[in-house]
Amino acid sequence: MPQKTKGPASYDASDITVLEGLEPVRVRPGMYIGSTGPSGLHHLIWEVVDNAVDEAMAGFCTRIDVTIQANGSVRVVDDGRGIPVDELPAYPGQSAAEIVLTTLHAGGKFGGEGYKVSGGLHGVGVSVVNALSKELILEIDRNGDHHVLTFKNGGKMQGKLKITGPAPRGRTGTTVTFSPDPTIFDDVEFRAQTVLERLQIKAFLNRGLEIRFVDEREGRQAKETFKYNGGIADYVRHLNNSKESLFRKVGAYEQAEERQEVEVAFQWNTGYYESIHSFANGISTIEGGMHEEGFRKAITNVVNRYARKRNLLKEKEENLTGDDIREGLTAVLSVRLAEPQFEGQTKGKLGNVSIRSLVERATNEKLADWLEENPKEGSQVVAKAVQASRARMAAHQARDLTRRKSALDGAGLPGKLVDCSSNEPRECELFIVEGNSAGGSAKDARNPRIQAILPIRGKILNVEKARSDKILRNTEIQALISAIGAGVDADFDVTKIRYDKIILLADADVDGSHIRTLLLTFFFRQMTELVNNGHVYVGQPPLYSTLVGKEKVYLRDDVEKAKFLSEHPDHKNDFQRLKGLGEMDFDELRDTTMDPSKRALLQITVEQAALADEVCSILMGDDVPQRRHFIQTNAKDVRFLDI
Ligand code: 0RA
Repeated sequence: MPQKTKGPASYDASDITVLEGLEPVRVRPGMYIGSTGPSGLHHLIWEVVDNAVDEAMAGFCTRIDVTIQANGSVRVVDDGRGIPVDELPAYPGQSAAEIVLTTLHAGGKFGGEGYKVSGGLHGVGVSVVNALSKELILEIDRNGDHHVLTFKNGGKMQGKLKITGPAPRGRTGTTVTFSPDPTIFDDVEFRAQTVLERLQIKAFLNRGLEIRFVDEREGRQAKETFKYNGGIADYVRHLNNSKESLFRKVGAYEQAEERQEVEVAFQWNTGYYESIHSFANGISTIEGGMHEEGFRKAITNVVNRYARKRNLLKEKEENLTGDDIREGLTAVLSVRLAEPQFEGQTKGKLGNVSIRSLVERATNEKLADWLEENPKEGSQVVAKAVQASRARMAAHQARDLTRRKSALDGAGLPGKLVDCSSNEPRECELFIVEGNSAGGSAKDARNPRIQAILPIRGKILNVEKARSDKILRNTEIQALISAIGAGVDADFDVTKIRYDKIILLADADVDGSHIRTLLLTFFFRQMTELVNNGHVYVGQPPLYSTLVGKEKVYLRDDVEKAKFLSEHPDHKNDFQRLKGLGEMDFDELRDTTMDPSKRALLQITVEQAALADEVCSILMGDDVPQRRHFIQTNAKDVRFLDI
């Protein structure tokens, strides 16, 4: 190890090597944890937890405790073997633990057999957590002793690894307690929900592993334990919990080879969308990849073969398509392999070709066996796919019909659309407005060059509860599709959109929430790229206005109103409560929702749209009048609201 000859008096030689070793991480944190925003911050936890999960997968750890402590630091305790504490021959005077915490890429098991399957974002190792922490305390119970080693300010070792006493009752395991460095991260506050979701998935993916979470922060105390003896089958059950399953059983199979293995669990629900969750070495592969390819190909094959064999599909009938078969399918696909290749834009796509054939072979054999052994479920699967295929053909006709219709009536724009004059989509905005009266005022307040208005009548169809043929025959939806002008579903082409911003304007009341939820669900399901590329917005008309001299001031909500009052103690408590879009006057509407320089808009994220979709799938029928939950939007987020 290179050592500098002299440093400041307070450093000893080990400090200097440590800093040199971890410096790259502090210089370019993004290279190691993706970003210094919330995602990067949480990666610190994932990294430590993943190391503990590796111990579990190696068969040495049964429980992991993750605690957000009252002071905001995080403690991860496992009952694995404990990081080795002995001196490493190649590094005289240094313990293995010291090396693991201060050397990049030294997190791996030394000379370990088989495949290393861990991974935070890049499986970078605990040393990265150390480098990005203000303080990190490592405790190891091993060989009957309790060892402690402390680091400060990005990995500066505070003395050597010390035995402070005996390990409690022969315990073995590792405890890492760290405080993220506030000079590195934009914000060092952990979000319990984010941690919980991740830990739950880890528990599902590692059958029998107990993961506990405690939040000890003032006012946010929370506790949760995850342990699933059914593993990914429990995961599928959990995913379908909010849906109506097609049958009770959850199917599952697995297959292992010398250097790779696959595990699959599946169940169909009565819905119309597929939901395949895939993982490689415990990391979510959002963009799919070879394992999903193998699975999709085989499942199409197997179900068609089965349907023919059992004469559920007649000789003259065409094969069912993959889409038909996967309609309503919920599946979890977990593979483990040596040297996973993560590709794609977000490194969320598995590139290893070898895994495709393993998943395909396993599915071809074992899914076929499952169908043979479960004939009742087998015929339900086929019957659903046959229905889907009929709907697909009907939808095809409906689409042709819409196409032909638009070819006939000129530009094909819906009659209700009040279009703008500009032909440059990048500057254009489409306001989707609830009800005709609001549509009328919006029309007066708009900038006719770049702002178009599409009034829609009351409730649109809940696309979560309808098949595509029905969706495409709905007039409100047809109007939306042709106004946006970029097709729908598989035909949707985001480069063809006629407006850069699609802005939903609905009242802040219950009906408004409902309609907003339905519209977000529609975009999420049928124009996914519109949401992905950030074209969807929700207008946020304020609740109050008041006069300061002659000037009208708008206040978004009660919080803003209280703040305003505290800043203007002499202000007369005279506020007008705005009654919603339909009843705003021209100036109010322009100043709060239409004028780009004054209005408040919320750009909808994929997560928010997915939440809307969840609400729709759980609680609302096509047009069920009594509803309990809605989605409420405000400037910061979209969330469930109980009413
Ligand atoms: C290196 C080697 C071994 C285990 C670990 C590291 C290890 C690291 C972490 C981080 C958090 N918990 C952990 N548990 C273990 C193998 C130890 C052996 O062979 O006995």
